[in-house]
Amino acid sequence: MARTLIKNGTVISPAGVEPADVLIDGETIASVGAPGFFADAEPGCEKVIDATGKHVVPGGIDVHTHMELPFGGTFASDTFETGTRAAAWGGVTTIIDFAVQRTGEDVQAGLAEWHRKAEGECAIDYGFHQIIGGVDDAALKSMKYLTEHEGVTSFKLFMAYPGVLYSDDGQILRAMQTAAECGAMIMMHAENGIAIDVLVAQALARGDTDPVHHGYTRPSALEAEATHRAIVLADVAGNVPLYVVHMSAADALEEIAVARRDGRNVFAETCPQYLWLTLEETLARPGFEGAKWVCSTPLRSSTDGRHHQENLWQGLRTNDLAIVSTDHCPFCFKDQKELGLGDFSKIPNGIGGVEHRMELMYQGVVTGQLSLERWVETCCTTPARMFGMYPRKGIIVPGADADVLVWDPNRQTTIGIDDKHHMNMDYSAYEGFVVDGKVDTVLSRGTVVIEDDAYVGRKGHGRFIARELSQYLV
Ligand code: DUC
Ligand code: ZN
Ligand code: ZN
Repeated sequence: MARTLIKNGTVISPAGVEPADVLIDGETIASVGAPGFFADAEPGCEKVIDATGKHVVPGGIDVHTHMELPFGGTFASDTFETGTRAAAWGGVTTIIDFAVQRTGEDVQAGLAEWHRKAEGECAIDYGFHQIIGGVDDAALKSMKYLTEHEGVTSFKLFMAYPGVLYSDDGQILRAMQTAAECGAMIMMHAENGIAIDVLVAQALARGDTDPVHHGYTRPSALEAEATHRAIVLADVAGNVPLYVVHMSAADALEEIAVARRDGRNVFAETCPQYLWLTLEETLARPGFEGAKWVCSTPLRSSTDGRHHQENLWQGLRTNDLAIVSTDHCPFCFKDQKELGLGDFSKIPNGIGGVEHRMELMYQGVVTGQLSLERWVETCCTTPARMFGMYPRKGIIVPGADADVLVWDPNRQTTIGIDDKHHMNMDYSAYEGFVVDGKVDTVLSRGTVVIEDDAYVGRKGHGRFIARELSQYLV
């Protein structure tokens, strides 16, 4: 099997920052040695990557993407082909996407549809969570089957979107009890959708139709309330592992912190948009432009006295926020976001960002809000452990898949459509951002997919990863 040597770089793991050389044999990491330990002429060594002055990082793992998601009368605009290629450009080597089941539908058929969409299309490896949008006896049975036989060990429920994907408290409790029985993880979209729908109807009746009202009708208190309720239900269900997705609010985070201090199996993620963008700078732009940033949970205000961004950064440092994902759910402005002209509630919810997570979070390192080790832990290692892929993914150790990102801290990245992002979107949520550091080289299972500012991978290289149970529990 062909060997590749990455030499003279600094290997980053949650445990530290070490100058080291990495020898790859075929698809896996063969050995990690002191600088100079391996000769360029190691037997079978076909490629030497000089990482002098660069960081050598496990490939990024984005555990929350929605390729081709049917939503709001349209489909998320990235296919598995375009979305995983954009992910590779951004130093990501594994995504976990969400297969969908709705009320009355068969869960296994939903999963099969996602396999059909992804198979033979992906540039990098991929796994699936399963959305359970209709909790009934058959769906509960399928949860066990997927956990035991399909490598799908995490299930997303919605406390938002009544009539679409919403589960009531009884349905949530039953799904949590089932997950507790089979060891699966419950992922929760925690917003009080019943109350939100009342606020939305009242806003529209007043004639408040602009995108900013998407934010005003989803107050942080309704994220905090739902987060609290999910924590209580998970406890009643037998301390089932609960992972609250796309956390955006300081008051919701406080609920997580309290539960964790009480020893509960409660985890949470946030996304770069909540760390870097505010309601005032985005949703509140004049006219319809704010539609570009309509997503749920919404971007939060910097003037409501709650210090959302400051607290989210702190949560990342204290581990009350364990993971940074993107909730990549792109829609074009033209024709897709425009479905909500004159009625903010019809704007498809979602922001694309799978390409920018590693660089946006590295900017947190540059600004002193995150350590290098924690950058890797929240973007690479914990995602693998939380969702049953460790140590095959998320760490550079012998025997692991050779998913490697060589990161150049001395270059800069300019984000925007003029700088040719690779997501299938006609705008960027981060247009004009200039951040320090840049993806240099990306390897997926030993194969170079990004090199010299070019994509050299191929669709179909990416494989489905059957996942084990979460490895992040005490
Ligand atoms: N939130 C979004 O913004 N888009 C898709 C689904 C979701 O929960
Ligand atoms: Zn969600
Ligand atoms: Zn999502």
